Amino acid sequence: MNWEIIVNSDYKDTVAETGNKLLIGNGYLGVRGTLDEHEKEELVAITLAGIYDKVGNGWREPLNAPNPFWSKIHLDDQLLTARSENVIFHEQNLQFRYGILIRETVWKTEKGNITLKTERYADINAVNKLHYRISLSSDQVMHLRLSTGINSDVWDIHGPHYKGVRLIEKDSCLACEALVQNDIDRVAVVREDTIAESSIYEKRLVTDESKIFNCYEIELNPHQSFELTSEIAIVTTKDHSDALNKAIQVCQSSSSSDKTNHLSKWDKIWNTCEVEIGGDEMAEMGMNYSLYQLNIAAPRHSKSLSIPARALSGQVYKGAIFWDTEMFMLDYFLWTQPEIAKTLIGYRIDTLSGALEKASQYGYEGAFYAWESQEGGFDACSDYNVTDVFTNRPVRTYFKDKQMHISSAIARGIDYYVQVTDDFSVLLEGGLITVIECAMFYRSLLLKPLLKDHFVINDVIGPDEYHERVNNNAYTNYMAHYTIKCAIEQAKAVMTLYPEAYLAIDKVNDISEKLKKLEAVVDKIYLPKPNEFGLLEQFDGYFTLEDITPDIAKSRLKHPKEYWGGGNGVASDTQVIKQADVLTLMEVRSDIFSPDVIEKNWHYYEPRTEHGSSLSACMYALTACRFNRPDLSYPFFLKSALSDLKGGGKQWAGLVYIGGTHPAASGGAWKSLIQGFAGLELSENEPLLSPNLPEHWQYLVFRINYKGKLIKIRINSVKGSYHILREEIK
Ligand code: IFM
Repeated sequence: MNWEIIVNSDYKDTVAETGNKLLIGNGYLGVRGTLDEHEKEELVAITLAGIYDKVGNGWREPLNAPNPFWSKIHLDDQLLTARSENVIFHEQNLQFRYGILIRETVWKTEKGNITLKTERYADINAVNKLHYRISLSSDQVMHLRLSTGINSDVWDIHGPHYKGVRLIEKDSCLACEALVQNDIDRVAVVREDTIAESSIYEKRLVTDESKIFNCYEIELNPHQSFELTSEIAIVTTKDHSDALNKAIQVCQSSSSSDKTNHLSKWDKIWNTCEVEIGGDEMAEMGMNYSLYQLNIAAPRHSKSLSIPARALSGQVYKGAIFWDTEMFMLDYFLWTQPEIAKTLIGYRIDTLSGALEKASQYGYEGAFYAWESQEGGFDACSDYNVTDVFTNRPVRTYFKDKQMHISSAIARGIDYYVQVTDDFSVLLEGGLITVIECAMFYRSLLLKPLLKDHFVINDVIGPDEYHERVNNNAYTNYMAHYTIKCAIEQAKAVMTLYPEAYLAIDKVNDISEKLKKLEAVVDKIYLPKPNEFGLLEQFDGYFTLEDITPDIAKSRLKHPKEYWGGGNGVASDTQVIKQADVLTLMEVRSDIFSPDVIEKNWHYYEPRTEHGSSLSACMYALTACRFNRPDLSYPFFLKSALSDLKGGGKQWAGLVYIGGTHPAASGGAWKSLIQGFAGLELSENEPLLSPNLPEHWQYLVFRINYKGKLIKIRINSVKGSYHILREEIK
C-alpha cells in the first residue's frame, strides 16, 4: 500500500486543507502540516491536548504552543519560500505509517540551484519530544542565510493566549516560556540544535518580541551541505510545575535511538489495526489513513483524556469532546487498543462531577454531560454557537441546553466497553455510578401527559441539529430508555459478581434507592413505533413539515454561508435534516429494528439528509449493511474514509469556521468496514462475523484485540461466498 500523502503546492486558499491533511501528532500534541516558513496567517499551530484558556469574552479554547519549526532562508535579501517564482520542485510528503513529514523544495537562482530538505515528527513514545532536521545544499558555491528557532506568534481563533513570553538561551538551548492569560499555566518550548561538523557557517543569536532564533550565515558548495538536527521539547505546567527546566531536561535526553524506537512503536500500533482491502487501493489507503488520524489523536500518555471533535488539528469546536468520541471513535479503539478506550472512558468518569453540576444548574437530577466538554467536564458550548451572516450578530442556539442525548453516549460507551472486554474494573472504579447518574438524568426529564400511561420527553435537540426544541425525538427517547435499562442491568451484574464492591458503592452513592426509582419508570417511556409504512417519525410532527430535498433548501439560501437550522434557517420548517438521526438510532439499536424497517427508513431519510455533518455518512453506510446492501453502503463508507484526504467537508456554520480533521468520520469509517461490511459483533464465546463485502473486493484483512488476544482475520470473497480465516498473532 502507498503510505505517502504528497502535496506539491502552497497556495493561500489551500493551506487550511493541507495543514489538516499533513497533520502529525502523538495524542499529547498535534502539529499542523504547515511549511517551515509559514506564519500564523497560514494557520501554524501545535495544538496541545487538555489545556485550555479564555481571553476576554472569546470562546475558551485549547492552547497552541509556540512554534519551534520556524525557519526562513534568504539568498541576499530575497526570501525563498515554496511560493517563490523560481521554485522548480516542491513537495511535502507525509509518511503516515510513521507520522513523519518530509519537505523538499528546489529553487533555481542566478547563483545556482538550492535544495532545502526538512523532516519533522512528533515522538510517539516520549510525547513531549519533537524532532526536526534541516538540510541545505547547492550545486554552486554560494552564501545563504538561514534563520531558525522558536516563534511564539502562532494561529489563534480566540487568542492571543500568551500575555508574555520569556525568550532565552539556556544550557545551549533556545527556550521560550510563554505565560498564559489565565496567569496560571505556562508553556515551555525548548530546542537544541546540532550542526554537522562538515558544515561551514557563522552563527548569531537573535531575539525580538515574539521570537528567539539562530541566524546562520552559510557557505555552500556542491560538496558541502549544511545539516542541522534539532531536538525539541514542549512541556506545560500541567505536566510539571517547573515546565522550563523540565523541557530542557527532556530535550537533552534525546538520543539517536529515539527514531528507531519511534518507528518500531508505529509498527506495533499498525500490528493492532492495519487493514488490507483486495481490489480497492483507494479504500484501503483511505481507511489506513483514517486510522493514522485516530492513532495520532489517541492519548496513550494518560489514563484520563479524550479526543476532541477536530482532534488536535487546531482550536475549532474549542478543542472540546463531543458525543463523537463514544458513538463514533470508541469502537475502533475498543476492538484494537482497548487500553486507549479505557482512557477515553476514564475521562468521562473523571468529569462526572461537571455533569452532575450541569444537571443541577438546569434543575435536573443526575448527570447531564457537557455538549462540548473541556477539562473537569466544563461545558464550553456557547449559548450563541453560530453567527448570522447578514447581521453579524450571534444567533441563540440550544445545543448546550437541549442535546440531551449526550449522556446516553457516555452510558453506551461504558456499556460497550464492558461487553467487549469483560473488564468490570471500569464499572467498579466509577463507571457504574456514572451510568446510574446518566439514567437519573433521563428519569428527571420524563413528563407524564394527562390521561396517558407513559412518559414523554419534550423540548430536545436530536442528532439532527437543524430542528431545535422538538418533542419526542425518537433517538433521544430510545437512548434514554436504553440508558436506564443499562444502569439497572449493570447494577445487577456488579451486585452478583462483586457483592462487596457493590455494597461499598451503594454505601457512598445510595444506588439501591436510585435503582428503585429507575425500575419504576423504565418500561413506561414512550418509544414511538414505525407507522403503517414502516417509517419512524424523527420527532412529533416531523412528517407534517414541508417535504423538500436538500437541493431545494440550498437554492433558497441568500448567502452561501447562511446557517440552515435554528429559528429561521432554510431547513428548520422542512423535512431536510442535517445528519443521520433516525438511522443513527437504527444503527445503535439494530437489535430491535428489523432489516425491513431499517431499509424503509433508509430510503425515506437519506434523500432528505444534507450530510452537513461528517458524522452522517457512516451511519448510512452502516445501516445499509443491516439490510444487506453493501452497494448502497459503499459510497457512504468511502466518503467517511476519505473525509480528511479529499477535504470538501463543511467549513462554515454561519460565520464560524468549523474546518479541521474529522476523527468521528474516521472512526465511523472503521465501524462501517468492520461492523458493517465484515459484520463483526459480539457473541457469547467469540466475536461473530457475517460478511457482506462490496462486490469488487477480493478480500478484507483486519485485526482485532479480543479479550487480550490479537487476532488477524482474513475474509476471502469467492464468487459470492466468503471464507474466513482467523489467526492469533503476537
Ligand atoms: O457532534 C457533532 C454534531 O453531531 C454535529 N455538529 C458537529 C459536532 C462535532 O463534530
